[in-house]
Amino acid sequence: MAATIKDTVSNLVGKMSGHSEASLRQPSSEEFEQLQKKYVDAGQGQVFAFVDELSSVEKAQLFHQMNNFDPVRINELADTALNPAKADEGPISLEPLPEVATASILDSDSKDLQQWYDEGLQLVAQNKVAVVLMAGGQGTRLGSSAPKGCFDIGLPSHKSLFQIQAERIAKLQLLAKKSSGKDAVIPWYVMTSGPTRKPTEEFFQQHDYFGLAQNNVFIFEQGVLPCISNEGKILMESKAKAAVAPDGNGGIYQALLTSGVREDMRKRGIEHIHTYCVDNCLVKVADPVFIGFAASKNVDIATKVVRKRNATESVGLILQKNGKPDVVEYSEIDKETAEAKDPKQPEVLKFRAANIVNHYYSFRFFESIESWAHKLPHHVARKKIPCIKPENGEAFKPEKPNGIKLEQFVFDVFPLTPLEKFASIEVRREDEFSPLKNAKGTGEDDQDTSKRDIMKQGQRWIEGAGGVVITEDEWTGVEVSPLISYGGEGLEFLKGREIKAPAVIEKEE
Ligand code: UD2
Repeated sequence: MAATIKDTVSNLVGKMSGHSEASLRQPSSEEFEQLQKKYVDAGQGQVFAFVDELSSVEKAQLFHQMNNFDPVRINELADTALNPAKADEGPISLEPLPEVATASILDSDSKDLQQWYDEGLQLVAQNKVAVVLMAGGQGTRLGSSAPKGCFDIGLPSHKSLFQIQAERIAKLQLLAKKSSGKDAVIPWYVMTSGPTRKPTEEFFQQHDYFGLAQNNVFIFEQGVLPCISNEGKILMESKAKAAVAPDGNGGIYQALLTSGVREDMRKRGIEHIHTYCVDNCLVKVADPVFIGFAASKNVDIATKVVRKRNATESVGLILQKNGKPDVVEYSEIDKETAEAKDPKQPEVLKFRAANIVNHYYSFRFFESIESWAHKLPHHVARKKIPCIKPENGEAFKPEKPNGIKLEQFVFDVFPLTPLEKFASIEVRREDEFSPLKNAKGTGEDDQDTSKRDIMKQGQRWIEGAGGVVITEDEWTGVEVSPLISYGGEGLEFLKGREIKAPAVIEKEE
């Protein structure tokens, strides 16, 4: 894993020092031969197979890219990934989390909810709360080439996911200021990956950081790992470049170190961190209830869950594995476990706490990253990876998966914390989870369901404040700007008003 850290650092050094690829330092012939030998000795000599055909710029590019990886480490990861340890892991016991580690917004009494909210808002007002957005995913299922956060889900305002999330931060800063009388700052750390960094930076600059102070928005980059053939060989995208992919949202932990984000948090006195998934249009960014809940229980990790829709929904399952908090990802769960019923309620799934990539960490927990980040497992994603044929350098566009991408999962850190320092809280799906995963027209987790869920939520808020919404159907509701209301509060001015859907409320008048 040290290779990844080096890779991320060199990515950043390259970018921060304004190194364009063309002006990369030329390696000496000794350096080049030494690196080439390292790869040949590791059985990965095909990486340099066409080096004699490369220009000096291409040779420098290849040198700097491959110098960031350790081929021996890559072989270990590939071998583990391609030949999962047959070694008996011993009996695995999977059980739902025990009561002691679970709570639910749905059945908490309003006194507790109000107490958590007040405590969380106070922590925001004391500038102790930060937000980390995981936005390095490539959104292949969505079929859009731009980063998901740039996506316009078709709201009347046509705000992107990034803008909606930025405005929730801005509103929460104002609510905290109102409660404390002092300016509050919630620093926003946006994790990107190779493919999403530049378009994300440009989008933020074009939109002037959506009204947030630029020095409180910190765009950083996660590491990459080479793509591996089914035979364990590093695949080449071209004669001068290895095929690489982001190292998974679990790459966040090394990236927090190598990008200087953890240091920045420490300098700001941050104690509570909310980390979330870019594609959930309903996400309550830095949710005071969640922060207050986790702080009051003094846990190191907390996670929000929703009730799983059905046995086949593509979500991880929060549970306990051999007595430790853990998540079994949808891509790795067996049918029997997914379909198991609750012995006490036969019509309900036994494992129904669905992961929604919505996590809390204490800063105290982040102090230990160095001791475990390199030990997080790598998961295998079998993919069709465009590459060149090693025998003749010809381009090859595979019809079926021809290799694997190795990625770490953000929740693989959960078993490192004991149950008493972990908490899960169930939230309402209609209020907090509507992921944008699929292309338009899929009918589930797509841009239309995202838009519908935001508009329906706005309608519920307005009706809750005594307003009346005239609408033809469930798909047509009212968008309420986050700058007007963070979570449905402050809409008294709409009492008795009639609003014809579709509409957008963006002024308090
Ligand atoms: C994620 C969860 C899954 C479930 C589902 C619900 C993980 C590993 N899996 O599955 O349990 O909660 O979402 O929506 O969290 N990302 C990066 N860098 C990467 C890869 C992903 O930042 O290298 C980000 C991505 O931008 C997104 C989040 O991580 O914000 C989840 O990634 P995804 O949408 O690819 O994960 P998915 O839907 O397979």
